[in-house]
Amino acid sequence: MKLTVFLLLALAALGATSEPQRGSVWPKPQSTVRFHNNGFVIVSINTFRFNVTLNKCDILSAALTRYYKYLSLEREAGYSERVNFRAGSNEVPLGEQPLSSNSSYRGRIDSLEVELMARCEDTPYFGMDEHYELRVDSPDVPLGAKLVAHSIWGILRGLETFVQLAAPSADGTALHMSSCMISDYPRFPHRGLLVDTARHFMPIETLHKIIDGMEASKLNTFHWHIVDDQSFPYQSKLYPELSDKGAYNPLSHVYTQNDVKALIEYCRLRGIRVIPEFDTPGHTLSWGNSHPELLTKCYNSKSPLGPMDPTKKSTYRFIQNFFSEIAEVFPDRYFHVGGDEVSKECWKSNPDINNWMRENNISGLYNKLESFYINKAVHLIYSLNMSTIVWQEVFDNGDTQLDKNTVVHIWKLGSFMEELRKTTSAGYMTLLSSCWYLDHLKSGGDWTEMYQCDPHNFDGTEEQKRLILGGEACMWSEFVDFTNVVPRVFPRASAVAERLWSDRSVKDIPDATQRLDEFRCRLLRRGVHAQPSRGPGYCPGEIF
Ligand code: CP6
Repeated sequence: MKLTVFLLLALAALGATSEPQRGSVWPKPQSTVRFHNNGFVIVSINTFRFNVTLNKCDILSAALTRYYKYLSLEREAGYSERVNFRAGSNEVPLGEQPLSSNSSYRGRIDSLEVELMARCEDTPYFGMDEHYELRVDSPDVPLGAKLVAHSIWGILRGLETFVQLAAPSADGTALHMSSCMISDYPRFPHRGLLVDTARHFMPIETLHKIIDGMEASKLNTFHWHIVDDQSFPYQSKLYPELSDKGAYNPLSHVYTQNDVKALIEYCRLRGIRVIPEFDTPGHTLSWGNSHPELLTKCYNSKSPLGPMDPTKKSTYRFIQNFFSEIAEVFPDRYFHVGGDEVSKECWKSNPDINNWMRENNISGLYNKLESFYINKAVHLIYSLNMSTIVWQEVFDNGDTQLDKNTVVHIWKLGSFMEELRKTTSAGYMTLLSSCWYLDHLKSGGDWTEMYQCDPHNFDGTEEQKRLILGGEACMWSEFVDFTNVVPRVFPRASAVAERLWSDRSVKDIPDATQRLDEFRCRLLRRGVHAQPSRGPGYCPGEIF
């Protein structure tokens, strides 16, 4: 008897988990109110259109085209799910049958009114307004839908939510949407993804897929870790020899000026900032292929060249010219200067460096040598009217006179919450990455650990917490390339995206599991090959 009850309960639970929840939004909005006893409407894809009532611009028109396509993809998924289901029969779904027998069915909506209340801005930036309000068949917009925002960025986020609300009806003949009102805005302004294109080159098409996934996840910052020790794929206008000699292949494995412009544009249209990182003085071996004079000659064997040589005036002339180019090519006003993992062994072995240090009264103080370099680099960036982001060592080192506009990026494992406490108590704006390494793998649904990491979980005042700008998921690319990077990034980066967008109280794992699963299927429909987010299953409408 007990066993029977148990089995029935187990079956019911199984049924509940295998029944996909439809029309959920990822990341979860700040506030959702449902109306009319969980009422729903049908969106008729054949007659549906966006109705722009106030300001328009190129970003908006491009977005409407894109989101109309995404909405159609949801419709097609319902359709092919039904066709698959009826394989063998030649009956084709007839279209959108109103379910008049269903008491929560309210009727049909044919358009979304898009109301942008202010002039369209043209470039996304730190702190941009991403707030929006979306009404679908709410009491004040019965059988209609309306999206209102004060910025184009809010409109973009709202369109994403609108499309995610749509889900195929159970019989696959129509798109359903709940009657609701959503008021939404991000918890943190900086929600990033770092992509390393130096350990393995990532073709532009691959980067597009990654950015498509970011758009769906409401991530707003593409941190382009573009060059490193292993390769230099950025094709410079001033110093083309850097990629001629430093790229894996100077013809096929480079980002030309046109590629870079086009990628920035691809991001701009999606409300995504692009922050370039040119990591110095460490991680610069590839620069040495064409400019060995920039690097320190090592007298200790391992490798012939080490970090940049901070004692030479020519080093600073070079980065002055090069960083000026970067300030011109990248519209975002943030520049990530790196500053991580500077090995002191090479500097220690070099007699010229040691002489210079003696002359400058810092004999033996290699941290001071490091901060001498970073100070110059950071002030150079200030003089280019840009703000800097630095890896945590620059702060830990202590000797650098960092302007309070500098953002400190925490990456080390271990006691990173303690580090957050330190940087914010010193008054620095801070970003977190330590708990969000996409290159670190665990079996099964390892997104839950990333999901549970909250950047406010440290001991600090309200004022300190306000200095946390957000964070970035990191895709270091030692072991990924175009074959596997997209599934490794998604949907795990989307788990981070919800942590950074939604209210801190949104942390129910079973609920998130359901929603992330549906979200992952949406990514697949858009051509973003996200890996499964939980155990066995399939995506409705998936066809091969
Ligand atoms: N590459 C560069 C990396 C890392 C860093 N910088 C890194 C190393 C180990 C961990 C995380 C990141 N692969 N250029 C440090 C920021 Cl655990």
